[in-house]
Amino acid sequence: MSSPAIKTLVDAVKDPILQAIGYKILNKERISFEDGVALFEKASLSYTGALANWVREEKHGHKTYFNRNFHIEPTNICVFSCAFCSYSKLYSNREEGWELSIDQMMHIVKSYDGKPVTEVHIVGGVHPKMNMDFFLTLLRTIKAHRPDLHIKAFTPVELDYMFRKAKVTVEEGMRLSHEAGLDSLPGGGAEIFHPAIRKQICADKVDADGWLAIHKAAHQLGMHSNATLLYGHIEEYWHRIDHMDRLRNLQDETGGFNTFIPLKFRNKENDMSHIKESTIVEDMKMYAVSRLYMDNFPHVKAYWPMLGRQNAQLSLSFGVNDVDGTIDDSTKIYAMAGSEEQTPTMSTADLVRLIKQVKRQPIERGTLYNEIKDYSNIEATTLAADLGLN
Ligand code: V47
Ligand code: SF4
Repeated sequence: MSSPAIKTLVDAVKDPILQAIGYKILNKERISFEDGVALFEKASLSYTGALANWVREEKHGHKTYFNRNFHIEPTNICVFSCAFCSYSKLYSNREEGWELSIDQMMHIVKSYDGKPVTEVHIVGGVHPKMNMDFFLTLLRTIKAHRPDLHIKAFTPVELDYMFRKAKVTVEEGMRLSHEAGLDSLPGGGAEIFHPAIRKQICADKVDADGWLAIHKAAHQLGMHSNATLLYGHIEEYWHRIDHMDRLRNLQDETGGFNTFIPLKFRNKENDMSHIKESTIVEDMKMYAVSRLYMDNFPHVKAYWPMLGRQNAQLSLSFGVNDVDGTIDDSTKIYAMAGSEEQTPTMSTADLVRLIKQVKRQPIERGTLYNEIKDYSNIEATTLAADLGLN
């Protein structure tokens, strides 16, 4: 929507609070906590969506980013017991889980030799025997083998546990990890920060302050990171805004976050399976409010293995400008939680087609959003035929 058209839309809104929010956004002013809650509670999806799309196009035009990546999940054995998790096996039940050795993980890394992937995303359960030395050795071994591969790894849940066991401070632990080859942090483990919800869904793992302190320490070393929010379960709208507010405040301080990733709760085979999953209208509202509230986060990502391809496509009109990566069927988290994407993999041609179908501009990026290639003028058929580009 053009700027005059969006102004006409805001001028026509009857509710004075929603209209005032609209003007703030058009004037590029920050919206407040109460504004965020009002958007969730009172605004139509079409209004929130149009504003979010306008902001997205002001910041990024039609550019839509993806990367070529693969995941390694070292283990699904975990000392914690988050109620929403379909993936982990308690340490006491570990014969049902998997745990990979460094050699096995290097076998995965080496299987991408000669392929144009730019990032490995490493995240898993918290296994008491996989300590800091183990992960520092893993980081060094990957870097020695393929120095240009960006390592985005470990959530504050894993890092907090390993730092405590190794008896190092957060700052010392982050410095050692960075020196061993850790390039950036993924956004996981954040869930919902507010303690009233956190104690019901993931009481025993790192709390909000601990999560934020680890990202802050990473930013202070010059590293970048992402942040997630797990929505659509027992939280209320204001808990989502409280979560986003804590992230927005840290971002004001450090500027180290790249991307905000709302994650839709999936309800298969976990202790919260009785809770219905959010509707697609709710999902799009979540993306739109994220774009409007997180004014200092450059990117909002729809993680397609969790949301499904078509909904990820739709989200590109509700504030989203990134769809993650090719993944190559290397993550189990969402398949096990009930996503329709049971074997998540997309070739570069698939991703380019998905983005072009909705008239956006596909750009391959590195983890830190350096633009690698603009695919707008390359036909998907040409791409698919080019075996080197998968
Ligand atoms: O923290 C676990 C979530 C997260 C369920 O930074 C669930 O680029 C929904 O953070 N339903 C890990 N969600 C994944 C993650 C991530 C994914 C992709 C990209 C990036 C990035 C980060 O998965 C966990 C948790 O919030 N999760 N179980 C579930 N049943
Ligand atoms: Fe463990 Fe992570 Fe699952 Fe929680 S979400 S039980 S920390 S693997």
